[in-house]
Amino acid sequence: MTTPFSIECIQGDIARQDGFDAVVNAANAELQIGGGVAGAIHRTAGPGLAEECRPLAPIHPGQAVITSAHQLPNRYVIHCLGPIYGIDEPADTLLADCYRHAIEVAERHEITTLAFPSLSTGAFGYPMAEAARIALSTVMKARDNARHLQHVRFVLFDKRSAELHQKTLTTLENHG
Ligand code: AR6
Repeated sequence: MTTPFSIECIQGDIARQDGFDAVVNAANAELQIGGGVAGAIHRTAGPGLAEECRPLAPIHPGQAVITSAHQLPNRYVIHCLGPIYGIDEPADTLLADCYRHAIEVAERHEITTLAFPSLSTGAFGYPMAEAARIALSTVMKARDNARHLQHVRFVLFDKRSAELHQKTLTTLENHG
């Protein structure tokens, strides 16, 4: 039986998602500490995360790999490398691949609750509105095949991005 998991959009910090099985990292190819999401996740997780990541790197745009979450309040971290806007092409497909692959990895690990940041919209420069549409529509499509996932949360750093995601989700749910 499949579970049509719920989706919500909130303002918050991806490194503080207590109670979620897994959080997604907006990683760099080397899977090491960076700025933004990768900074927050690695700082909170502690050095063991970078250590566990080392043999899994490098990853390519659109790929997702999983590790344990170390000192984060979760069981797993799923690391995705988003496309650098204007460089990695086709950007829309590669961005959708990240969300699709993250959900596939989550399903393989029987993860029930998963939190995403807005991949590629910081240092990698992807315009937020377009990225939100791709992210949400890709995750909505994955609902049909999900067996374990029950809830997916989008965690946006600022109020404006959270409102944009919520509005995009409502539009997609009403009009497809
Ligand atoms: N929680 C939730 N969202 C956040 C947080 C946080 N703690 N911090 C930033 N954001 P980015 P990218 C938002 O740059 O564009 C890194 O240095 C941020 O406002 O983290 O995929 C890596 O090492 C933005 O909307 O990821 C890579 O080299 C979004 O999260 C590169 O940057 C993503 O911003 C990845 O770039």
